[in-house]
Amino acid sequence: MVIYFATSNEHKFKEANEILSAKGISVEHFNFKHNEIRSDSLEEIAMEAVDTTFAQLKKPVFVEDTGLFIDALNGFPGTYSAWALKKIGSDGILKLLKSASNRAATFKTCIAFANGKITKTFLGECKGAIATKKRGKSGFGYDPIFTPKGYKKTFAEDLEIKVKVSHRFAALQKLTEFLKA
Ligand code: ITT
Repeated sequence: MVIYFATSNEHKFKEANEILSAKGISVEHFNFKHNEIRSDSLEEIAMEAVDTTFAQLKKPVFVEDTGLFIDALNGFPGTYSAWALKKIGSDGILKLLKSASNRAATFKTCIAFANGKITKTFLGECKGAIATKKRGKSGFGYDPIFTPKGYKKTFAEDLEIKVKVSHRFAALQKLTEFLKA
């Protein structure tokens, strides 16, 4: 079975490809930048994006929207994570948390899949904490400042852990179960 992953982010595709190919699912990259709607809901954003993408591609396709939700910032940057990364970067997030004792945060991914008959969403989460400084050179985005629960290293320090415990892995796991059913 071949499905497409529509994303402008090569890192996201690489991770998804590694996870899905280990499960026997072939995924093709549809390099597509869609202007996302603004919403506080990852699900709403992903649903709108996959409908627009399917109308163009007309083949089974999924998109995903991911956000980093920081407890001490009432869930900011959340669905505005791409915008926040461009404006203030991980350094800006570290500054905002300078005096915060609660550093808990959750990465959330919503995958939306469409094949012309149905549109379905799959949510994945990874709980963890924001590090006190950037650590590690691998990965992308907020990886240097995020430590998953139960581990000491950031995602950017240990990508092998990331592909096993990440928000993306959890959402792809649900997508895989659905595709195989
Ligand atoms: P597409 O929408 O084209 O798929 P994007 O990079 O804009 O690509 P998102 O809107 O889902 O993707 O991502 C929101 C932000 O969160 C963006 O700045 C990413 O770099 C960052 N991000 C997403 N997944 C991440 C991950 O697994 N680790 C670290 N940062 C991540």
